[in-house]
Amino acid sequence: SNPKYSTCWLSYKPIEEIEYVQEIEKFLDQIVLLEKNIYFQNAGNELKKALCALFGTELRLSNSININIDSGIILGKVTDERLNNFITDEERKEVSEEGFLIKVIDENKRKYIIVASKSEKGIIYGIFHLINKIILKTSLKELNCVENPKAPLRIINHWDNMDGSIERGYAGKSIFFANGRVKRNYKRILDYARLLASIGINGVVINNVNVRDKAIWLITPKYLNDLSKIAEIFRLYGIKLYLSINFASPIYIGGLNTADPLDKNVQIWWKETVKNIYSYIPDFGGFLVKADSEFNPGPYVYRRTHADGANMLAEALSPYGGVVIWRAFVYNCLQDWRDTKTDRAKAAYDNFKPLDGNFSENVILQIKYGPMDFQVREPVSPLFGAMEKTNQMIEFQITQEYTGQQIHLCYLGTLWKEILEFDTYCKGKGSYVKRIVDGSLFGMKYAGFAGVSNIGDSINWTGHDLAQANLWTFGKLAWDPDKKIEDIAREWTILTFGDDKKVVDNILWMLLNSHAIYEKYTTPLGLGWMVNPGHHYGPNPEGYEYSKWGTYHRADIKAIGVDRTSRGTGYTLQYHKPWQEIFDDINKCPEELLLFFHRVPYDFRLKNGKTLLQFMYDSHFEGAEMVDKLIEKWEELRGKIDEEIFNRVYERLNMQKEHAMEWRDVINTYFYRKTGIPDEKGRLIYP
Ligand code: GCW
Repeated sequence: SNPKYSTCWLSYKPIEEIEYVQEIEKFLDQIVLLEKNIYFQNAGNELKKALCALFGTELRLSNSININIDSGIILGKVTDERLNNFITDEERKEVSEEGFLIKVIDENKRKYIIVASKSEKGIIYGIFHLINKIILKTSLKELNCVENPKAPLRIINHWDNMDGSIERGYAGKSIFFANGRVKRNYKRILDYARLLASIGINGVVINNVNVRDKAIWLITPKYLNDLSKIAEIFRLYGIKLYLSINFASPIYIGGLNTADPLDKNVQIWWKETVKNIYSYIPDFGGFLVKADSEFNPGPYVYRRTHADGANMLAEALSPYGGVVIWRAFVYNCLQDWRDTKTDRAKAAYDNFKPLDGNFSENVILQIKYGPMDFQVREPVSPLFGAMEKTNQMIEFQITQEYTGQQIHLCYLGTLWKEILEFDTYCKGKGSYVKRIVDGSLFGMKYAGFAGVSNIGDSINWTGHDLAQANLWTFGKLAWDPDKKIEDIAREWTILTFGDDKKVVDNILWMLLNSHAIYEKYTTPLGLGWMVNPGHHYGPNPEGYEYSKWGTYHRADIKAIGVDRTSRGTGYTLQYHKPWQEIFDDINKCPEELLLFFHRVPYDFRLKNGKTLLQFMYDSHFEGAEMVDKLIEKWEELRGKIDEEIFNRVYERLNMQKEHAMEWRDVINTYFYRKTGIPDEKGRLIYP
């Protein structure tokens, strides 16, 4: 049956290169499963389906006690003695809990492709890896590999509400919930699990971190039966189910008069609740908690610390191996704009740094990549590298809340990669963010990546077809943040659209330049926030200027930006050296973050000699113009890409063009009115 939605990068098309087909065909006799369980069976089925579509060969799938075949693909465990002749002890030792190895045996009599994992989980990752590599026509020699995920936690966060809406969702409705119930469209969830497993994801939080109304009750028997079915589907693909919880649940559900984490009855209530969850979902991942943040209850209500709150939940989860993922997105969302002393950028650090060392072993702090809120560019959050004794995860927003809401093309891989490559200097040179969030720098047991999902029930999952690349890239970076971003994007393009050179070149160009283009015509130089309040789409230079959200640029007729240096709010002091000095110095500060750290007069000269004002004008004209280039690159692919997809993307690119011009005009006009200084190049700016 043909699903009414895209299979994304898992759409297998027959391989045509005769040479490559011949190379691989020698191995396509049968698939042998050395393990007899549903995980290997499932992996075997996935492989069989894929090979059938790619080569037109229906392979036999068999359980076997001995390897007594001449050729085939063998799926087993690295520790399996039957693989002794093929895998060395050293290779075995290299494979970690969720990892796998692929080894090609190409002898006269024996032609095997061996995929071996350490655990039941690893085998599905291995299978999808093999399938992808075959579609990419990887030569036999290059198929040999050991792949281990670098970070232990690779989790997708859904902001799905139980009425079916998705907070900051731009791709339809929830695939999990509708009308206050858990949906039973298991096929769609299964296909989603396949997509996630194929990019190495191992956890999914299916409900919004803002836990209201019915969602509060998800942790109760009212919903647990339905949830256990979803968990079962994900489990088959190595993915654990997690839930967001409301910190005041003991009051809402338990009828207690407090949710104080140090209250005995509260503690008992959570223990009972957790015990019950595990009776439905034995491998339940744990809780994601947004506490004391944007009107959600938390330990501050009871004058307790975030460590008190998190540890109380952690104690309930720990007997079952569950974890608490505690968000660091805590700030004053009722600020008075007249208050220039409070700096929202400092909040996460100020709230959490003092608690380093106080969190239990199974608590992980989930930190947004930047100190504010997923703007088109922010500096790396100074919390990375500030808490040596705390498990940390980085939170990326795959959904494009501030980056064009899946109407604009904005590939986020380039930005994420820069963030991950940032050297915090917390343990001297080489203390990269990627080494903190993979747990290696401080030797943490838990660490990892959280990505806020960009999918919904729309026909292409992500609204903009090319936004699928963001989901793909999130998974790939979480698996291995050392990978080159060009390679990640190229693989996605080939798997999704085939390997026609023009197609690959053009789409790659579009992806890799799109974030810079979006940044140019929206809020360059780390400015951020000039969006319409509420829905956050489209330009509004003072939309957040007089609000309570702590998001001000404080433009006047002479200057714009907040002085966050040691002479200003002191935010720069939250960084290690040499960043303190670099960010502090208007001449050393990386230019793309200039207005994040400094208050800058419009006539300030940038490195290229332009004034700040002229840079603003140029950037907006250039950015809007470059959208034409995106359109051009796409137009060149007409006829080379499925027509429906072509048209869908084309339509969005044209909307992007129109909205980019709106950005250009609104922002340029704003600066023109503030300064009264016209564009040097005499282009039209509306007075
Ligand atoms: O980016 C902001 C969003 C909110 C979101 C919040 C958060 C889920 O505007 O919609 O709430 O961040 O991350 O908690």
